[in-house]
Amino acid sequence: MTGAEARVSTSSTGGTGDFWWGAATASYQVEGAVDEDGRGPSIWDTFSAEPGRIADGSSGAVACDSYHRWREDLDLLSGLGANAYRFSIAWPRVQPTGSGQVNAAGLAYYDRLVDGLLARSIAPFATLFHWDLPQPLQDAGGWIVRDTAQRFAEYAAVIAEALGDRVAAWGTLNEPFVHMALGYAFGSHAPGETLLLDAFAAGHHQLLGHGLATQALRAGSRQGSTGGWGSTGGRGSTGGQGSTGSPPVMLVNNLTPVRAASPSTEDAAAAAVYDAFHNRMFLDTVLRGTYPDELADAAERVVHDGDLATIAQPLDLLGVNYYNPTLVRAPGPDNPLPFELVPIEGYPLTGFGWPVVPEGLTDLLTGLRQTYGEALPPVVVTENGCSYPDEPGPDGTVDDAARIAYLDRHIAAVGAAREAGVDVRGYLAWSLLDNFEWAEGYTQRFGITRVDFATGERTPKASYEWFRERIARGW
Ligand code: IFM
Repeated sequence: MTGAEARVSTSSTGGTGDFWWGAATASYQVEGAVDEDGRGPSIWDTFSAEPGRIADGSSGAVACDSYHRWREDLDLLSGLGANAYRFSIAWPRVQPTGSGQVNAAGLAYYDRLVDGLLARSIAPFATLFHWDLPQPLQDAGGWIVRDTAQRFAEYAAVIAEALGDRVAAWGTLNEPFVHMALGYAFGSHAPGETLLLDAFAAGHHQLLGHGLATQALRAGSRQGSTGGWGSTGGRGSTGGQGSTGSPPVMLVNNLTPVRAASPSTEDAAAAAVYDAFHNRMFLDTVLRGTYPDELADAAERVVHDGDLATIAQPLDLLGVNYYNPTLVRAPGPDNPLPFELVPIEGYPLTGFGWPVVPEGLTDLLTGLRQTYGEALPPVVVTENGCSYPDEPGPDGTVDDAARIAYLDRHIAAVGAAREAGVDVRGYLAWSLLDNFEWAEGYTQRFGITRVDFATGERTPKASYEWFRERIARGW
């Protein structure tokens, strides 16, 4: 069965309808098996091994052991009634040194995973880069150097050839802003660089990689001529399977509605700069082929002629990861940055301390439509969720009522955006499983399924059961 057929067949099953419902994970956060079957080291293996980097001193070496327990995980998705699963491919599993030689055993894992999804009528949404850069590429400069974008395109071509006949949608990068900011500007994520505004180069080269990889994915993916995205509501003439034989391609961003802390001109200006770095750097470039004015100086130092045309490949879908809005004020005198973030008050907080603001998701989606108009492709909410320190009760069940309320209100916020005319095509909860939450290790549990990290045992939480019923109801 092809990815396209999976979509067609699920569109007639009850509440799922013409909408993607499911959950997301990422390779380093769930797979484990970091030394198996020829996988090379990634920047997260290196970073996690450095003392003090990870809150609980852990790493993704075992994580949820999904590399071995993937069937169980796919059965969880089936039980949920999901028709889509967003996972990521570990580049160092496929190309252990980040270039050249392809590792057949690593690729075979994703082959099994994709076939397993299709056998369960679940559409595979494959992300190519969710932060686990092969270490040898970092040794050569990582995303700060331009060459990494070329390496990414080569890797994309390998993946297109191997899986392009079966995936339902490609995601090139996951959250390039977060990778640039936490990985290269502030150093709290791998590779741990603290370049502040000079991290811009890591953002630009990721964007360039996105553009080159999009071309490679379209050139190398070959799906059948029947069914599929093109015949079930895709963008047809703007790319995607309808015109090229390739599954739709999306860029996935972590987006945030930015609010100024006060009506002062200084705070408004700082908010505009922050919005430019976090949101518009990764939207204006891709959807309009320009950098926001606020970033003109930074861009002048790294952007080459022709880069923006490469970056602005027509997108079939925009992946939006939403967690919370951001409040910004003008920087204090000792702040080397042109903005300062302020805690948002008056809202409940998740376990991570993030404010729960569901209406921010409606604002974000309707704002995208207002700002980009017809240039905005259909949107998929590719991540949304919350961490809470939920523990099993005496009977072993996990009653995560706060997560249920969170999901309920955020799905309603998506519904409000749809009613306001935004073309939202899917909602994927973060996450299917409790997993390795980067610098927080295993201290933040985002899953609708509890994972006992000592044994690997999975226990669906109350939110899993609630989400199953919600999916069945559809819109
Ligand atoms: O766990 C992360 C994920 O990898 C990217 N988006 C945000 C999630 C929660 O922090």
